[in-house]
Amino acid sequence: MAGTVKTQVCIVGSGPSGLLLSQMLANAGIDSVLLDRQDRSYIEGRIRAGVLEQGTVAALEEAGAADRLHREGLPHDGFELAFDGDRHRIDIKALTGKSVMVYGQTEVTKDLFNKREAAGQVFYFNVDNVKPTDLKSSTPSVHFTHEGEQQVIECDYIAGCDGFHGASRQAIPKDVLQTFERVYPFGWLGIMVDKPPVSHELIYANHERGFALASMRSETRSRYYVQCDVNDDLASWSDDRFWEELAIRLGPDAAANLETGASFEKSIAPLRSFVAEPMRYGNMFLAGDAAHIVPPTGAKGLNLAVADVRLLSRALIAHYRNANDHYIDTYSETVLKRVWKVERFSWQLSTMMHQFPENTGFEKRMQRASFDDIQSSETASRAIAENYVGLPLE
Ligand code: FAS
Ligand code: PHB
Repeated sequence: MAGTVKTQVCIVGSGPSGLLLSQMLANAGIDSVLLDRQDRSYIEGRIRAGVLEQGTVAALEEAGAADRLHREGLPHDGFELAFDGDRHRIDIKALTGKSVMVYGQTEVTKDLFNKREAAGQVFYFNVDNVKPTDLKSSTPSVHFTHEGEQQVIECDYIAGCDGFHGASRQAIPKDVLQTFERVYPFGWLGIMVDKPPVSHELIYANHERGFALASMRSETRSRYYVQCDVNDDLASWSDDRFWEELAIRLGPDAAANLETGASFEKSIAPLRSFVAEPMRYGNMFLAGDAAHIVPPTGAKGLNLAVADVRLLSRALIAHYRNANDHYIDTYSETVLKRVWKVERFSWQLSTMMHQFPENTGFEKRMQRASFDDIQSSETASRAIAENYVGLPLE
């Protein structure tokens, strides 16, 4: 039935950003409505990130959605960088006093959905033609179709949490929006397999044949990636070819522990660095992939989205609780300062760890020199470690 619904905050996108924001607002007594162009099972089925910063764990604890994470997550105190078979462990615990948590984004999303549904959250799934409207007015609205009917959500604020291909960023006028992008000349082919991980910690490897990453979801489920041509046909990557390539790129020591098996998920993801400025226009705020994308090399995408949501929920709660608009007025400037630092780290690690077709002998030696510097300098290792465990919120 066509109609108009009123709420305080209309959240476009029910991925991790939108779900976490809705939960943090609800904990402060602020009402929201969530829209998504997919449904819950599709959203939960997407296999993406695997490593959570301590700040992300803290946000999920604050949201009351971290119980299963603490039961099933794997705390990690370090990870390895490998270069043509040489391996160096970055001891993040010793270097920063912090650790990271290995726990899939799929599980985070399920935990947040369970929390929101238990609270009776209003969702509109399978929406279409989403149009954030009247963004500069004090009564912005979001128009969309749902089950063949035209719907309108009238609200005080709109949170654009609808990812890279969403409608929110597009609602910012072209003469206001600035975008910055670097598309990488390769992709990541990722697989999931129910076999124990090759190592108890993650291994990021640069080999002359290309990058590889050994990750995991549990002690019996592994997640592996190899750099590939983003236009590769998945059919050309049999499991046998994948395992052979992964073993070569990880090096003989790691390969000796590699347990192979039938993959049950196989996909190719493009890599890009992307930032849209500003992250606020009138009474609409952008958070997460709607505003920025990082290459997954630094394990930052999901964590950056969570950091945005922590700053955005602080701003909206200060408004509703204390009529204080300082954090709303400074949101875009504050969040973008951190976004660019995380973009830089993700770009730097991607530049160091991948084979670029245009690289000459000089760039390859620069990559190896970066690795050697990290191996020999505690300062260089600490710089990597501080970014990997997560920068302060501001
Ligand atoms: P999301 O894209 O997760 O969610 C946006 C939601 O908005 C989706 O549910 C979508 O259906 C909905 N939506 C889109 N358009 C809409 C519209 N017009 N109207 C309504 N709803 C709309 N990060 C890591 O840290 N590590 C990784 O290994 C990693 N791997 C990735 C692999 C892939 C293939 C992709 C695409 C991303 C990966 N990421 C990774 C990044 C990823 O985890 C994101 O950072 C994270 O999903 C961001 O969450 P959201 O901002 O909620 O955006
Ligand atoms: C993953 O487990 O999917 C993962 C881990 C670390 C990364 C990227 C992906 O940097």
